[in-house]
Amino acid sequence: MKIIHTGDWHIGKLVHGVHMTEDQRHILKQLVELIEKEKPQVLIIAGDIYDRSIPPVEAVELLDETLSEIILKQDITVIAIAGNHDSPDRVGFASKILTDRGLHIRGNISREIFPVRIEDEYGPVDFYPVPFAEPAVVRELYGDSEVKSHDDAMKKVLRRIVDKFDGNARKVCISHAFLMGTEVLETSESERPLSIGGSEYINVDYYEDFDYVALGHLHRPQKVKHEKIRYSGSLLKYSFSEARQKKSITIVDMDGEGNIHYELRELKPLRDLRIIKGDLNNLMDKDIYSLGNTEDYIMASLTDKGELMDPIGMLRSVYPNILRLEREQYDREAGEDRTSAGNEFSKKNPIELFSEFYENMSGEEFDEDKMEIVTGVLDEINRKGREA
Ligand SMILES: [Mn+2]
Repeated sequence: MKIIHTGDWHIGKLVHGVHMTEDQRHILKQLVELIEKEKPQVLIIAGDIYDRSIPPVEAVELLDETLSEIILKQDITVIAIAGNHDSPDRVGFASKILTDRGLHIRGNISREIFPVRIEDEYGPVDFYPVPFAEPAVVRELYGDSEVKSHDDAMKKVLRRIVDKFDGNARKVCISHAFLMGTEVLETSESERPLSIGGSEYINVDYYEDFDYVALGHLHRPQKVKHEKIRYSGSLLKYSFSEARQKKSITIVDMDGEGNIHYELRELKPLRDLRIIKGDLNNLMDKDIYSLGNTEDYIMASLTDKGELMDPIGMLRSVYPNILRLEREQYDREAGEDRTSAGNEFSKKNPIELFSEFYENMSGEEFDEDKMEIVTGVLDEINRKGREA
């Protein structure tokens, strides 16, 4: 059986105030084309379909267009769950009506998680969609006051599923969670923490009885302990911490024994999201900027020292989609909080104050040549002050 595993679509997301809908439409079109070519039996969306519990109209329309194309025109089964960004009620809306057409969306977690059974030439495969749920919801559902953490909750939910396994079927779990294996997993800034105060981690061992585990939540594609337990990663880069990540779609092939073989397929975004670094003149140099797509979403890290006139405006004239600007030197030094404000600044003369300010900001020595220039300026200001 061929399965396409995706997750974290985050339709309707804003990155630094910019709507990603156009970029998402572009990437989803490629996904639709990929599905047309690969002809999987099932498409999985492992949570965070939308970015917000109340998505904007364009986001709802985009999801509707995409799923209609995949389900109604291509006749592919889609199994999706709510993630921590989705509203379980909204995502689950009308799900009963759509089941017959091949759309299985689970919004709210239920006590009994019934599998979606899909047959291939070797027999049945049971897909268990486990939507994201707070520990308190699971505690209530099972009437078990011992369920306090995400780990407790998922242990409970998964044990119940595993206890009722049908021995004749192969099994796939779909889950939106932060698993903890042996290695350190890579996180991204665009993932919202699953738990405030408590631990968000779940022991990967609870998932080991499944033949494949399709995970959502972490935005970088990666495995957890076993190759068969994987995050597909998000559709697009949604923060600058992901600038160096490679986003992909996971194509899984499962044989009659439940062994899996997978392949990562990269899609091409309309605009990449990347970090450029250098001094302003360099970044404004045609020989340099023409090496990349200037329409990309850009964070510029400027290495210039000293004052710059409207650097963001200048950069925007070349990189229209610049989203963020950082001054390398300035940002680093400012963090050290070595201002003289708390240190008897009133007893210091303007030259001493300026010299401290300069050294904090630039990280360089305020030498005699510089002192001479600033002294000259200060003298002139004083003189003009007297004349006025
Ligand atoms: Mn997410």
